[in-house]
Amino acid sequence: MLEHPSRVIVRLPRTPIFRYVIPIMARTATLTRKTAETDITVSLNLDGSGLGAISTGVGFFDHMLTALCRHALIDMDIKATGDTHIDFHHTVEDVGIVIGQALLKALGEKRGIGRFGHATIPMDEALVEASIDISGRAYTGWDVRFNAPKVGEMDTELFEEFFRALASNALIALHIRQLAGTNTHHVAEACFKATARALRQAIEPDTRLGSAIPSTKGAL
Ligand SMILES: [Mn+2]
Repeated sequence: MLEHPSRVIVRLPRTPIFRYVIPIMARTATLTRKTAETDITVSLNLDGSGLGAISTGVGFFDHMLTALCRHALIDMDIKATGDTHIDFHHTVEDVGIVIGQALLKALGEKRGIGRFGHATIPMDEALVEASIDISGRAYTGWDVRFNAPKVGEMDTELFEEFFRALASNALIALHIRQLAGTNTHHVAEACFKATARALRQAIEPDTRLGSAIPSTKGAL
């Protein structure tokens, strides 16, 4: 069969950005936020391969952020220095703020994305469910209980602060619910992995959607 003359076959390089029928803009962002308490730079590429170069001065937090980018397939460079001689609160919360702002910027008009994401992820005895709507409105649902006040040097109460800061600044609805689990390290890690998997689904280009915005309002 002859091709219609207006249809031109173009052989595109097999990079993530051009894998889809509708080529999309590079979904990247770099942001720096400096206050009297913290100095944070985040660079991210939503169409990455999950590579992380992460240094926050909080060992366990670095471990969690590495899991977040790896399982979301987002490349993230995160450099944070903060007043950790006081405690880790400002640093953890502000890293959440800047990641959220960078996500919002990299998503742009949110054309062609899945928008919703959901994952239930086990880590041994722990089981955590995360649901995401890239809605343009901020909400955080948090139903997670830790048996210990600290994991490594990090206060476990800071995980809620992190996810709340991220969702508030990315303007997404994020629900994280623990279904099982007793080991603090496992529960925390399952929270990050479940959020990563849900995020991966929500930001993934939907080839059936093309460049449309997935909302009946026409904007997100
Ligand atoms: Mn671990």
